[in-house]
Amino acid sequence: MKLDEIRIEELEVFANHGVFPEENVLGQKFLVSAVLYTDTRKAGQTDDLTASIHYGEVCAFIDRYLREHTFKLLERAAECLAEELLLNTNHLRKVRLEIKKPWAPVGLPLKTVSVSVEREWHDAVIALGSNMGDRQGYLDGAVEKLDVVQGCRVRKVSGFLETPPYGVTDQADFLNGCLELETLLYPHELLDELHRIEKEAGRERILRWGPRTLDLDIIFYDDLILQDSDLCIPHVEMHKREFVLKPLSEIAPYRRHPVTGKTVQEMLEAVNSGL
Ligand code: A4P
Ligand code: MG
Repeated sequence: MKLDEIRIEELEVFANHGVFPEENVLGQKFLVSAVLYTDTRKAGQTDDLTASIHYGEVCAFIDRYLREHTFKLLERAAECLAEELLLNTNHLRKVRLEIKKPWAPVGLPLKTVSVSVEREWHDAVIALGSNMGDRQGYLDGAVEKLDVVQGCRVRKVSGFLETPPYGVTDQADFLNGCLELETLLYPHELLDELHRIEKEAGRERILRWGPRTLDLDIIFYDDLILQDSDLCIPHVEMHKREFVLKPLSEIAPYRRHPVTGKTVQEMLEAVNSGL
């Protein structure tokens, strides 16, 4: 459903951002506009401020943040501020932020220059697997590590189930699970974090589909459809794999595959009946 908008226009902040050292010392005027995307329905019905976003507090936050930090680029100021707003504001799902610099020292008359960014929380599903060593420990460790990645919040974790190996069958049984997380990371950034966590678990890539201490795959990312040389979303094999679908059906049975439109439950039933 379309989100509602709370708008702040041209909040004036005197701060020190700029590439030139003089700018960092003398400071100048910045004008910040923000569109805060949220669901105001409940606040609209109850008149309760805690059900919505306090725009006065957001203005104070923006003012403080931009005065207490110094960035060279407007891009960096906007990126960091958008992230801090999303991390620290209850009910905020998405933000569009524009930072204008009307006194930008370009040596020519202009009204203003500005950078505008749009950032939001995404939801992703990750499949976890292990068939070497302390399997439970590796999966528990991965959940904990993902939850503390900046801009990631683990929301739901399935139970872990013992599954026979699929593909290369001459190897030990797996422990498999799935989790749902909210993330500010872009898909490739999320993949980099998964690779880092796999590496920290001592994962070595010797044989494709071979034994591993920890395997973390991105199953879904919003309803994104992506085919890159190093990343395919939804995961290309997920609809064939009981070891993904079964734990996933515990936490998101009615989530639909964005290409086929089938629910997790339907995909699981198809696999179980050998279709
Ligand atoms: N890659 C592309 N798309 C994705 C994605 N959506 N998520 C690329 C994660 N990675 C993705 O993966 C190889 C490369 O795939 C990554 O570097 C990334 O760029 P990998 O983890 O290095 O190698 P892999 O895991 O051996 O290959 P693959 O194809 O990912 O294998 P799977 O699909 O993970 O299958 N049986 C049971 N019962 N339980 C299991 O967990 N797992 C496998 C491995 C086989 N049999 C299993 C299980
Ligand atoms: Mg993998």
